[in-house]
Amino acid sequence: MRIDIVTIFPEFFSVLDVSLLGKARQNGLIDLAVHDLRDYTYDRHRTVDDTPYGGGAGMVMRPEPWGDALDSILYASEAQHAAPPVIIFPSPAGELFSQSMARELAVERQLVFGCGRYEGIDQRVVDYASTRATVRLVSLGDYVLNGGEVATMAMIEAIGRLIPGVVGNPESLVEESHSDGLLEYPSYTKPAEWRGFEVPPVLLSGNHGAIAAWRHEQQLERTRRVRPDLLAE
Ligand code: 6GU
Repeated sequence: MRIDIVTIFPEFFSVLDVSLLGKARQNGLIDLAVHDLRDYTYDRHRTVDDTPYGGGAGMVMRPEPWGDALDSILYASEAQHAAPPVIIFPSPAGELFSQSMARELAVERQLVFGCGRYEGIDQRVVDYASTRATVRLVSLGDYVLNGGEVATMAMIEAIGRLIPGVVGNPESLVEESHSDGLLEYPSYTKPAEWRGFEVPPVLLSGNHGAIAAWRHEQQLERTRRVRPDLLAE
């Protein structure tokens, strides 16, 4: 998968060199490029924002650098006769990110993340991008971050680990939280007793049917207790 990120904080993304995703990049499973939005400004101060029309607090990102940055990414894509990418603008005003959205996005050839800062990006950037590619505004949840960078990182991690070959043992993707709409069951390892706390005896029984039934019951109990909204779906 090809991933392009547009941001005014390229150094934020140096953490993508490490861990599972860093290895996936070394192996060529993920081809990731970070673009500095300020490289597409032409004034001495490399300005990317301005005051909002209509008034109000904060600053809005001007459309021109965004237009040029996106054009350059889309041009490179078209030059390879490739299908248009999906462009994602992280935004608290977007649709909610989820495991099912991660699964959808994991099969795309190219994703472009446009990280807004300040009070947002001029709406015409989204309108223009929509004429050239599939555009999605995506939110991580009902709280506000200072910009799209951390949200982009979270989405890339969730999507990247679903790309075949990125996670060493694909079995570990099967029984995790949200894979079946329920929260994961609790896990235990050695020792069998620790500081007076014991591993549930069924897990030591060797009875695979009983273990599977216990784990499913734990998933239901946990989900009912902390995330009843998931059961309603
Ligand atoms: Cl995607 N962006 C920002 N700025 N804040 C958020 C978010 C995204 N998701 C939740 N809060």
